[in-house]
Amino acid sequence: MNSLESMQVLPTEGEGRETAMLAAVVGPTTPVWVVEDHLDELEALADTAGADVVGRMTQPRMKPNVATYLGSGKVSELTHEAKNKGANLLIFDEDLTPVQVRNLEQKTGLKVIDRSALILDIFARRARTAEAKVQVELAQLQYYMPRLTKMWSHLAGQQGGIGFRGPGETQLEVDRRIVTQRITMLRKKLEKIGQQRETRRRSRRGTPTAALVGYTNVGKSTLLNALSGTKDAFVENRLFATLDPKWRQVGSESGRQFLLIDTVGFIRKLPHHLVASFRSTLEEAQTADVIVHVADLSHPLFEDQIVQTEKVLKELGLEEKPTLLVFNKIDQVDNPAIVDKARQNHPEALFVSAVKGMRIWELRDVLEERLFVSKSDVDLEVTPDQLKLLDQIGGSLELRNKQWHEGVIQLTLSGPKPDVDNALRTLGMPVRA
Ligand SMILES: Nc1nc2c(ncn2[C@@H]2O[C@H](COP(=O)(O)OP(=O)(O)OP(=O)(O)O)[C@@H](O)[C@H]2O)c(=O)[nH]1
Ligand SMILES: [Mg+2]
Repeated sequence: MNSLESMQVLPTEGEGRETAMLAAVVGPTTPVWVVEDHLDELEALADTAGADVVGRMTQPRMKPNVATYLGSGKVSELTHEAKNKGANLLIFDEDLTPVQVRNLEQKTGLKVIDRSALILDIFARRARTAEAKVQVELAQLQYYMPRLTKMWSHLAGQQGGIGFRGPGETQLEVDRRIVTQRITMLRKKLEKIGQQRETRRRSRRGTPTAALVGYTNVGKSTLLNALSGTKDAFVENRLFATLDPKWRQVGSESGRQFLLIDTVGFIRKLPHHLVASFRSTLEEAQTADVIVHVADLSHPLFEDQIVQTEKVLKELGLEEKPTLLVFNKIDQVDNPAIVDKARQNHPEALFVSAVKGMRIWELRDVLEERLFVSKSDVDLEVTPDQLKLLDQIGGSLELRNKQWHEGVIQLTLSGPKPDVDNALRTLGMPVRA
């Protein structure tokens, strides 16, 4: 097998499941229960990827060992336990360096992967559309490129060996050239698909749109089904059920129609290559008038998941969009103190259950209000340049009561609140809650 073929780290569906052990370092400032929760999530990821987890091991350390991530005694212990339990795979919760992977594989005799490789593998299996497939492959190649170098560097140094040298080239150079060419080709393909997407997007322009975003498995697709009265968005109690954005029309009581987009879920440490190559998919959310940030109130780490989601939104330049926080799965929360605390921390948020249909009507009304009704009037003082900018934005914005005073213009800016807020941001002015 050459190094490119070995990229598929877990078998494809139907080839049987693998058996894995999980491992993590507990840093000096992280409580053990948080690490355990992260490992629960890693176990869910492993399950989604097709591996049964038979054990986990953690080690308190000031920082990971540079060569082997865990200390050498712990590596021996892990090897012993993995072999006893019949595991063939070790999954580490943090990203490993190529050197750590190589050392660990040598020392344990087992296959070693990290969280990023696992997430990439799941995306690779889940990708169904041409666009998703290209996006995942691009992310995978970029992830493996530096590892490829390290994988071959010890062999390349020998200048030879049967099978490791092309005509005048080392195998490493051949591999890198192939990967680089493929990356270029995939980028071009994505660009083309992106243009087609833009054309489709343009045809929807003018219809108010909301986008569902949030941590994976919080119930975005279930909510899409509940709000649109359909059942066709794919829902599963596994991570990353949705990779491609789905559009549904939602009708309100008053007969108004708006569009709702379902998007790919986020996760702690989403590999940045994935965010980068899924940018055009995620950009669907950029065209939305309102972002509906869905959180799972029944998850012990929901506050952390909210922070992680906000991080990715920021990476995508979406942090300034008008956002509505929605806590889902309230049917699964028995402790009223959890609801009270969430309400205190997030006074603007709504609380719903997509599965039980609880307070879905309220969410629809608030969305309608944000998208259609909520007008905002703001009195401003602007410079002539800022006035020009406002004129350029145009659209649904109205500029009323203009009065000039010694080079400054006083006016009232009026329009749907999301648009007024966006205009204020464009001018670099503060936005009112
Ligand atoms: N109890 C309960 N379960 C829910 C609720 N909403 C969704 N679920 C369950 O949560 C799981 C995930 O739901 P999805 O709608 O696939 O979640 P998602 O956010 O689209 O997930 P990804 O596409 O993987 O990011 C499924 O098993 C749903 O049945 C809810 O209100 N209450
Ligand atoms: Mg989904």
